[in-house]
Amino acid sequence: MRLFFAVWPDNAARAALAQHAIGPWPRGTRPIRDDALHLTLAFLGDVDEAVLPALEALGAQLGQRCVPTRMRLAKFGHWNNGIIWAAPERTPKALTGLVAELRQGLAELGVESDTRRYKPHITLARRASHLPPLAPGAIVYPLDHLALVASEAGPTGQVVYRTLARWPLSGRKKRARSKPETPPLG
Ligand code: 2AM
Repeated sequence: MRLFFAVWPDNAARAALAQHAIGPWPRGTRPIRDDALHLTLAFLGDVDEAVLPALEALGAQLGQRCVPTRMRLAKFGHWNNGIIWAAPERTPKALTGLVAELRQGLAELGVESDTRRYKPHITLARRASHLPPLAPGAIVYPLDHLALVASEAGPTGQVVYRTLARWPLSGRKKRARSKPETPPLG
């Protein structure tokens, strides 16, 4: 199975992302279908089905431990591999933490994933020669879950993403400990 961990945008962000290009896409561009827009946390590639229960246990554990945050997509660009992407101006600390814990958990399971610096992005289109005119403004949505997703071939050969499991991020932010009160003198 070809697997990855991801976060799905909520419906409002999905609609905003899908409508973000206000000019026509360059010829030959393949826009990503609205229901496939996602933020990858870790790409695992082909994984033996026997590892699935361990991956699900890892997802559940991270869901309990990691804290939700807010994603603010304010950067849009084009890479020379033809990808048009949306990215946060600053990567939220909670997202960096989640990806680090995920990578560590995967390494402990002996599952290979990317070791390069994490570059959070949502792919909006592929095979684009350049960036079309885009609407101004940021797209904001909650990063409040993680999902284990299978990438499969659909009936007409197109790639289909199937969510195998999804866990809410329910960890609590650590509060700065307040100083103990000074005992009264005397
Ligand atoms: P991309 O959109 O930048 O191509 C499913 O394929 C998801 O995993 C996509 O979001 C894709 O990112 C990401 N991914 C990361 N590394 C990949 C790889 N080596 N092959 C395919 N997808 C990869």
